[in-house]
Amino acid sequence: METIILAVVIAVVVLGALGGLVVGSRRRRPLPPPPPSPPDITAPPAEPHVGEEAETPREETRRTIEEVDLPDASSPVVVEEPPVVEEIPAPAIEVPEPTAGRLVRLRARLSRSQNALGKGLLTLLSREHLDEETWEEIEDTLLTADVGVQPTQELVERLRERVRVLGTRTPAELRTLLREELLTLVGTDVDRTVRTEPDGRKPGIVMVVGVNGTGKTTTTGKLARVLVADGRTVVLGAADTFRAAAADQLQTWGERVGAHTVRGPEAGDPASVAFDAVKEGKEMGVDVVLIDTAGRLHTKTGLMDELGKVKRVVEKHAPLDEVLLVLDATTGQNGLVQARVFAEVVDISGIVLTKLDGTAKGGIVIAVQRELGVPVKLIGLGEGADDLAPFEPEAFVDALIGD
Ligand SMILES: Nc1nc2c(ncn2[C@@H]2O[C@H](COP(=O)(O)OP(=O)(O)OP(=O)(O)O)[C@@H](O)[C@H]2O)c(=O)[nH]1
Ligand SMILES: [Mg+2]
Repeated sequence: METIILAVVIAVVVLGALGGLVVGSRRRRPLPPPPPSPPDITAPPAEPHVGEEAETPREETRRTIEEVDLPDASSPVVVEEPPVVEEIPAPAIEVPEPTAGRLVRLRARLSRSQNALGKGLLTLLSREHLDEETWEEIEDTLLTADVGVQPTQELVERLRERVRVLGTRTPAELRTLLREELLTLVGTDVDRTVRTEPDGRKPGIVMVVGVNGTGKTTTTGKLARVLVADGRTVVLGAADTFRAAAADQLQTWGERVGAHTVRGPEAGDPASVAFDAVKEGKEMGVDVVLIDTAGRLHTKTGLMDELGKVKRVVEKHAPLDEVLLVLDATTGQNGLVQARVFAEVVDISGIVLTKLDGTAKGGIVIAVQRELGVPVKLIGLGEGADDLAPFEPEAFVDALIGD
């Protein structure tokens, strides 16, 4: 082995000398050091330098120092200052909008639901004669807006009774009445805070789950912004290892607010990425770790089992503080089926209803809470970075029935 290395070294020396390499290297010596370049871990290890270990090559004696061309004065060797390393500008960190009152700001986004549900109901209730046919239309309006069968029947019953008691109705009275009854259905006495501050330990751990394309990654990114806006520090865990671009997508969201993203190898084990994310979050001392997971069909048992495993593995650190199920509001009743299956595999503690801006089916808020017995905590009202709002029943119902 050593013989081979020695032979190679000698061969290099001889060839180098013949090709003027040795001389060349002397002439180049005064040149400035190469500009610093980022370390490249893929570069092969440096080869031994000529002259470092090998004996002085015999050929060198053929040329004396006098014979070596000296740089002429017209082209002086300029010893340059090491070039200033141009700083790659860090992505500008954005300052997200405060979360208070977001739903009020975004209420216009609910206009489709407002027209179909709120205004529709008010118009029907304002009819002079509230006959059976009208009550059926009211019922249809509620069902079409995905309020769900049971809640619809309850609401219609309550409205019928109260309208009867009221006798003559002014628009303002009707509005108040409808507002109260809708609020009762939506629920005002539920804690809708996203739990990120467990008692006595850090970080809070939040996992985001749901079927493909419902808006999990977007929601995780938006939620990171919400937390950062509230002065918290965040680590993101890219436990969606199925799709190549998924981790990039999440990381981009993180970079915008200066949050670190923990990622794993493509097609790697999502549970171990999630585990590592919490581990790094702990080490970094951040307030919250948000774990994005891969979209999965609720009908695929293997994938659902995997999700259960992600949860169990993360819980080796600490219990999850929040498991958010992301549902696409435009998918209506199918969302309820998904919700049920996810709830069986991982305990859902909160619902995020996305894409409420693109649907007239705002009533799904009521139906899904009924289905799961779990509150809607956040709603997505657009693709913009700050288009995620804490769910506030009053602001929501007001948006539905208009001013
Ligand atoms: N209009 C609207 N679009 C939304 C909302 N939330 C998410 N989207 C869009 O929905 C699409 C899918 O969002 P993603 O966050 O990638 O969904 P995902 O659940 O992570 O998807 P997978 O990882 O593939 O399962 C994107 O184009 C989002 O911009 C919302 O509240 N309103
Ligand atoms: Mg995603």
